[in-house]
Amino acid sequence: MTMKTDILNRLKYSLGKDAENASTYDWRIALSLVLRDQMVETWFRSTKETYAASPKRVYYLSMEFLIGRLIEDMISNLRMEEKVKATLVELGQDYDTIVHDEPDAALGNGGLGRLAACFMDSLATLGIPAFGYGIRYEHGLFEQSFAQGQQVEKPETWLTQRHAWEFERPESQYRIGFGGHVDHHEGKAYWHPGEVVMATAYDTPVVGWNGDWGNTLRLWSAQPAKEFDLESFNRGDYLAAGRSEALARTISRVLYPDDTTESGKELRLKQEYFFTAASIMDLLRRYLKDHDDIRALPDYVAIQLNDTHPAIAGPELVRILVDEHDIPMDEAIPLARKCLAYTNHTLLPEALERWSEHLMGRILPRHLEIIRAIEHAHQTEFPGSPRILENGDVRMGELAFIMAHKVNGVSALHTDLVKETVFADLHRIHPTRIINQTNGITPRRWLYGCNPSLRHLITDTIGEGWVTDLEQLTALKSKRDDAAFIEAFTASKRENKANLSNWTLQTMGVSLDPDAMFDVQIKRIHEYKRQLMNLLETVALWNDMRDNPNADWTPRVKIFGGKAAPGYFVAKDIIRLINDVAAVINADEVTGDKLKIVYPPNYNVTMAERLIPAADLSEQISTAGKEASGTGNMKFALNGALTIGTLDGANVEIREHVGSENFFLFGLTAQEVMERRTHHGYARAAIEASPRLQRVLGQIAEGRFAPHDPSRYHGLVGMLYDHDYFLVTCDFDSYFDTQRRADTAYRNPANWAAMALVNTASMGWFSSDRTIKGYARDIWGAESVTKAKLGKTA
Ligand code: Z57
Repeated sequence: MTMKTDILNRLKYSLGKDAENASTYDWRIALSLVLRDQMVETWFRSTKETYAASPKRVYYLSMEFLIGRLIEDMISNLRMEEKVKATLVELGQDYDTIVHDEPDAALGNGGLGRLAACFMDSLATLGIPAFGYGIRYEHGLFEQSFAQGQQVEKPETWLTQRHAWEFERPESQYRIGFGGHVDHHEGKAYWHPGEVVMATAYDTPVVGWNGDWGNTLRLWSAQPAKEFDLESFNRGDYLAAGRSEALARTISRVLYPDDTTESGKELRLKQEYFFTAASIMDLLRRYLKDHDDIRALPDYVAIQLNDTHPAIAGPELVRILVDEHDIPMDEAIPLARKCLAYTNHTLLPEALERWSEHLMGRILPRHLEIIRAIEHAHQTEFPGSPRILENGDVRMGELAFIMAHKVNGVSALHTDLVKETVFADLHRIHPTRIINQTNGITPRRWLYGCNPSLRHLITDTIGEGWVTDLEQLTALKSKRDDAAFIEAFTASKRENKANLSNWTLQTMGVSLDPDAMFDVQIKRIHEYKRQLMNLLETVALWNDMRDNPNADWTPRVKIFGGKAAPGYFVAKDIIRLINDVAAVINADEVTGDKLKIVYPPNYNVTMAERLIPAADLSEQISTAGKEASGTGNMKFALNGALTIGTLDGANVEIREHVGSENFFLFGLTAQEVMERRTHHGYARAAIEASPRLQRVLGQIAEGRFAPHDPSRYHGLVGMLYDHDYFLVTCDFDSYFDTQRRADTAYRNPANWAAMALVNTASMGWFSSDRTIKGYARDIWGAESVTKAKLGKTA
């Protein structure tokens, strides 16, 4: 059968539509179902091969999987782009319209969730048998709009449309208990939960490059446990009867919208236990189908905890081993540890999870007992070591560390700081436990998929091997002196910039000058990421341009994108200020096209796929020591943007790879930041030493950008004078000067393009394929079941 008839059949039999009456949505779902059929073939084959090989399986537990749209992944990984395009032409449908009809699956906040999605792509491409486990949120990350410049949040509703990729698995259901009490009889514990909800699995196939391998993303959805309610009802416990249903309705309802800040809410703890417990039960059931010795579990199961959010996996696994398999506690703890590993993603104290013992005891009484047993065992072995239980709290970082056989940081600098700061004492006791695995990004989505013009140029030049072996991009380095190639590379960037300009024109009514430098900062809005410093520099540049309007300025477009957590008021003030400043500067006839600010609302994965290929300059300007790694930094450099950045996170390693002459470095180092904070009044001193900064802060404080509400930003400016914890003021001059160096460099287009090309050509190491090989080798002891692709590349 041809793809055309397949699609028409799907339209007819799965959607009940004929071609004449089909909407874009109908066409998209029909096409998706046809693609899904293709994937199922790969998927079944992989499952069979996995059972035959009986290998170690990897389980990646994550509260977030920020997968975005899937249709293009499926089309490109199945190598069906030409075929799909040709078929849609035959059917009179527009490819781009159909592809863009799919809503983003925004089941994550930012870097941590997107990393999990890149890892799933690499695991499948490498042929490592793996499951991603998470929550099937009914509502992903909120949608952002601006009203008079202020962020407005509204619920996201991706599931009101059919999610074409998933399979419901009503047969994979688990009872998840909460609350109640624990009985002890003859040395055994019996947990009697007070509430029960059912976890139902929904599977999305994850197919790797070329359709060679398929893994599963298994997301859990909560359902009421009917018979539990009935039982409570018959006992006369009418309240318990309703409670289970109410809990089930809320537990997988919505993603918490905080990135690197902890909300500490009871429902959040329940979400964490809900998906972790379901995942542990599921992987144990799979293991026990083929094995009868539970003690061999670590030979077949590697569980990776993406941050501490699933750290309750330790106590849960111990609970099952002890209470259900009668393994003694002192044996169960090390056995569980051999299966578990933990990734730390932040040093920010506000992100470190702690739950009050009281809450933990109320929601998970048996787990609190087990946490005490883990604490006791660790204190017995290492007296005086850091405690899990401290000041009436359960510290999830310490719990995850103590229950993991490996703990990893996500960039070289971050891992050093993990050893020196948060886990310094535990590191002394367990000196080989902490290791580094620098983050990576999947080249399938972040070059092949999002940047077709560059993809074609590269493939025409060096062949297609780079898609699964990104280090092959080094072959492009020799092209830096090839004028014809540089011209083609420049043309590709220009095409992407023109496309972006068309998009901003259509969606926001503003077109952008493709000759201007596109300077992009897209990420969550957070003080440590210092969008405010970028904005202050923009105002300072505007002042200089107006003071000297006839000078030969390098035209700039400053592009911002990102959401603030709804309760993070400083971040929301920064959003409002960006929009207020944009309104004034964009209306200024003196600067005109020489300086524009655009802030498209509702930044998400799809928007990143548009903006990154069109960027000339990538803003990676966090206070040194605060950004654990960053992954956007890698996406930009891979797509030929130069970075202006601090020595923070993976910027350090990116700079080493691309060469210091191809990277705009500025600012204090992590050590200098710590040192500077000890100086009394460091911010005020920095402001007083910088006339340029003083002038900008004066303008903002006196209402230049909010004339009808002149005191609007008093708080924000006052904060910079009095606290400035993130040292915006101290790095401002160095940042401004480095921006002017970028201006100068941009005025030599051939040289700029050569530097950009060296960036692209040097980013091979940042493929998430390399990262996953590192985890497989150093943490999981897992191997590829396909043509053992793990050997190559370090
Ligand atoms: C999150 O997106 C990250 C860390 C966290 O602790 C939480 Br919660 C959410 C980010 C870091 O901020 C980035 O620097 C890092 O690149 C990313 O996780 C992936 O490791």
